[in-house]
Amino acid sequence: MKKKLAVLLAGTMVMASLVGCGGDAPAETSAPAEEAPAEEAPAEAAPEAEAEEEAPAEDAEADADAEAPAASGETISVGFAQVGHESDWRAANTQNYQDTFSAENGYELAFVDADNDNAVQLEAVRGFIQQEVDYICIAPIETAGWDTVLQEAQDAGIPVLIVDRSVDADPSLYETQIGCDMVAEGETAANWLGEYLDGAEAKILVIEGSVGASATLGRTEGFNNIAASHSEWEILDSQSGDFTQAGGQEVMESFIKSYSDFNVVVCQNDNEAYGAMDAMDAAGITYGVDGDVIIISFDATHDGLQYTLDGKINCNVECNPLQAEFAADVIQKLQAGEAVDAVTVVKDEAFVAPGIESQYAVTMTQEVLDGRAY
Ligand code: GZL
Ligand code: ZN
Repeated sequence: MKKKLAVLLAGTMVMASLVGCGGDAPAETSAPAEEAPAEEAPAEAAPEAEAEEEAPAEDAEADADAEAPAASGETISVGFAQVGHESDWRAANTQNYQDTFSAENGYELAFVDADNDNAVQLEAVRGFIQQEVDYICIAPIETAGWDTVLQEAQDAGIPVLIVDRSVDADPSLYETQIGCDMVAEGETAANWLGEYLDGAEAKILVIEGSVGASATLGRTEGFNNIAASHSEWEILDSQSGDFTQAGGQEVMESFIKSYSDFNVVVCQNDNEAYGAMDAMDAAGITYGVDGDVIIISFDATHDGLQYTLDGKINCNVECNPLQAEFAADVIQKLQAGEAVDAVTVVKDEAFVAPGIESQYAVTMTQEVLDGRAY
């Protein structure tokens, strides 16, 4: 049912339709030689929200017996609880949702940037339930802790879509899960490394993503699945860089203090790789196809693939952020009373630096980079 989408004044409700996280000055980045994208400063989480009428001041009762929005051509209200703004991948994913769930496409999007904070994300979902949105999309920061609020949404009759990442919850509590196959991404990275090293020893350091995120858990599991068959490999350490450039730099700096014989660094996203490169530059450690250290990264964002084309990153495993159309397709099907797939796997591929030929990845060229959608 179309519901009036008004942001109620509530102690903990975060302002709906925040665009990104609003007004952040990009943080200083000590980018390597080529300009790395500025990392946004953490948003001021907006715990208090101004009351603001999202919908024209219609009489809520008048909507009570309205048909399903699609049938009557009315707008569909969607609450989207986004992870945060930790990476370039996230920025592309957020933009894609805002472009897809636009007013001209027939949607009212209530967007909350949860700033990588589980409590804020849970509150945002409860806020959407209070607002009686038509649908809720959640990109869960962590896999754990979702059963209760998903039950609350179901009790309120609001269908939930789990997007980007996945949750450890009863699947009957949500309509679908849309995202990349993170375990496969981890396996692709390790399979490529095995092909590239061709039996040579590897002393591996891993900069993991955010603790408890399915992207982190999956990539780690997949990489380790394959590493287990390489007795000539040793994973020296694995720490979380929280999917941020600052986190990647911090972890790499501590690794450099503790280890001197590593020859592979696995960064679970591009922003961590930029931070790791900063730290290795500062320590005079060379990396990439002409360096002492192999860098594997994930996300294959534009700047990540530029570094791959430049030979600074040896292998970059994609995770496509342009997923909103899949979510919109599920919502349209639900509106029409049609069945939807329980899981939609978003296709990925991998890329390697020029001069590297691989059965697991595409060799980067300028044309490949120019042809990328994000
Ligand atoms: C992957 C996504 C991850 C990206 C990171 O689907 O959840 O979160 O790999 C982002 O860049 O922070
Ligand atoms: Zn081996």
